[in-house]
Amino acid sequence: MAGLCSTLATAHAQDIAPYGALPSKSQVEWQDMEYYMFIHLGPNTFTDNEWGHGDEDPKVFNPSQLDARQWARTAKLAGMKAIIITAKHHDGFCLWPSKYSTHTVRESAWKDGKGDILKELSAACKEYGLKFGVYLSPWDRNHPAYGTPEYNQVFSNTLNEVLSSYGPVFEQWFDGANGEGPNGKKPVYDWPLFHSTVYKNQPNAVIFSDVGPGCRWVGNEDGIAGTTSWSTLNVTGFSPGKGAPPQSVLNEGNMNGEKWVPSECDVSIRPGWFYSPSTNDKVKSVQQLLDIYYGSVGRNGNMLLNVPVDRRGLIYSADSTRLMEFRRMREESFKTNLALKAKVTATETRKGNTHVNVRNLIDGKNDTYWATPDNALQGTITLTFPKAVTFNRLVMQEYIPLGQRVKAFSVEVLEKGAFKEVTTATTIGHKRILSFPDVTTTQVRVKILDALACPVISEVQLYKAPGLLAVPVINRNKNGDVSITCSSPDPELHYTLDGREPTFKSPRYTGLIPLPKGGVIRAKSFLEKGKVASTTTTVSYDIAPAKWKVIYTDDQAAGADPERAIDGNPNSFWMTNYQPDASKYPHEIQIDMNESLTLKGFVYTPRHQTVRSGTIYGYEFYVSEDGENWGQPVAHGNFANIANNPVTQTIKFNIPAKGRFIRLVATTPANENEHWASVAELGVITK
Ligand code: FUL
Ligand code: CA
Repeated sequence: MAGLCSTLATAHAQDIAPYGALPSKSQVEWQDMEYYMFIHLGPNTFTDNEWGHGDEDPKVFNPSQLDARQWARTAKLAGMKAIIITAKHHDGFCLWPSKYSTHTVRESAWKDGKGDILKELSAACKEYGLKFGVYLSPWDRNHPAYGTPEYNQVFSNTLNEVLSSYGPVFEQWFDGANGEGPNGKKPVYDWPLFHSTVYKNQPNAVIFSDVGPGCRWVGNEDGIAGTTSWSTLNVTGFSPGKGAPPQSVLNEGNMNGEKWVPSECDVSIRPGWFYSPSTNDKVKSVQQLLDIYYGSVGRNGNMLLNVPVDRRGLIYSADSTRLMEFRRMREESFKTNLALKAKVTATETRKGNTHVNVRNLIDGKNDTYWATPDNALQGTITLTFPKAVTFNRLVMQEYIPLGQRVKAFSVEVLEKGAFKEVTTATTIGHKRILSFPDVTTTQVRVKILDALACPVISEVQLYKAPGLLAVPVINRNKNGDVSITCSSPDPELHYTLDGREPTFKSPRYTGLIPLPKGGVIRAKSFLEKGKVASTTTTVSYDIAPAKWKVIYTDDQAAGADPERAIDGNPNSFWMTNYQPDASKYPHEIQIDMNESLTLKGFVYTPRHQTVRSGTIYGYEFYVSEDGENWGQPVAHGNFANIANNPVTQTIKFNIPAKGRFIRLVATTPANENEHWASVAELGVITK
């Protein structure tokens, strides 16, 4: 009896105790999905808005060629695992005929009110073997009950309707936005009620919000997780929206955080979330998508890529072409795992546990692993090759069902008889991908330098990803001279000014191109006499601010010269003084254009390149002939989603306005605590 007890006790001692907060089974499966599609579709698709007001005529919604199977087919061919759709965005419009709303597809022109997009999409996902998810915004600018105590129940009923009608839902996406409704009031959301409604219908659904509980917002809409990326987060005292932890914390997570809430990196393939014909040539390049992939999936996050459906109800050709190019590039990058050719050894291998084996590190499975003994928070994995190999990517995975552990690791290669450090990193989690210039070696060492508990590693992989010809970067200076540059060595740059796709036969860029009156410039990089070509970069310019001068700003900050708002350079900016005092708002800038022009709108680029600060939310825009009598604003409103997605904002006037002077008044800040305003560039629309 004593013998048996001690055998059991020993076996037990060899088991690896889980560490810290752990993922549920659904969360482990969710993390394996890595890459899936977001679709934004609604009245905004037809009105060119990012945030609808809720008072749009539902008849504007008419995607007359809508084909959910085309979306699903595209997602499948793109290598994605699921589709999440905006069943209800902030304007309240429902993509299914909800009985709790009068602002739905039923009231729209589409299919004479007989259609149901959730029904079509859930069926298409099933057909193509994709999972199906729904975005429902609690913020509802249409529902009459919004802002009253009854609304929480209405929202719960709405959720219940969706989650009980369209089969399995793998993810419930909750936006944290909590704005005002038709009655000018903001309600307090009953999150416990919403969550219980989800779990009652879909016990395995992963719930997304700023703070989970299933997965968390990564803190930006660029799709990029922190270089340190914990799946654990402290959630006590926090709530979605205004009550969320700071964006930097969402970006990195908390080491030893209370709950397992991994990051989901959402980003749009275009500048905005909804389709607009004006962004057809602004679809992200393969390089941008790859950077996002390495910044999300490569940093322990899932990549949720938005592909907005167009006004026909289809994914537009430029977007689907890019998705396929991106898939090809990923496949080529991760085609041959060179680690498979290596003999793998390790120091500190845990003994007496049949699950632990150093060979598991290269078996291509992330549910088999190698581990160290309990007291060893370090260990070295060595890959020895019979012949030298060349690589530039390292993939590492932890066995996350036992928790996230690794805090620091480094990669070294044998070079001329000595080991040389190639790179170092902090966390791993589900997956970490490190990129570095090509190295050629016969021996690689991955050193786990520190961990919260004994490291449990499931994969080490090495790849040689092909180089990618960089896309041209187009800039225009204040005088209106356009330059084209490219970060790849020695490409030939060719461009067109007639809107056509550049070819190797198009004019070659040799020096500045004067474009003071504006126009469309499209450029492409080429190598090997045109055999290798990059993606096309397209930029549309209006008139250049060559003769413009700033005549007035309030509360000018030292060192942020107002002329920088009109120097053609989006990296330089004008800003007012840092003011802790909210009463310092509004702020303004006035400009003399030196000629009277008929304006159709204006363009505001916020300061966003490295630091976001002083972003304007509410605005008024004035046009005047004398710079003294400004009259009523020709446009006023809010730059909808600018706080989260600080891209260039294009505002069209209802009726054109003529004048020589323009004036932008910032009426409210995008960030409640920033009582100052900044402008990286201000432009006008004359065309
Ligand atoms: C944000 C929303 O306000 C945007 O409109 C968009 O839906 C994005 C994915 O989430 O919070
Ligand atoms: Ca500037």
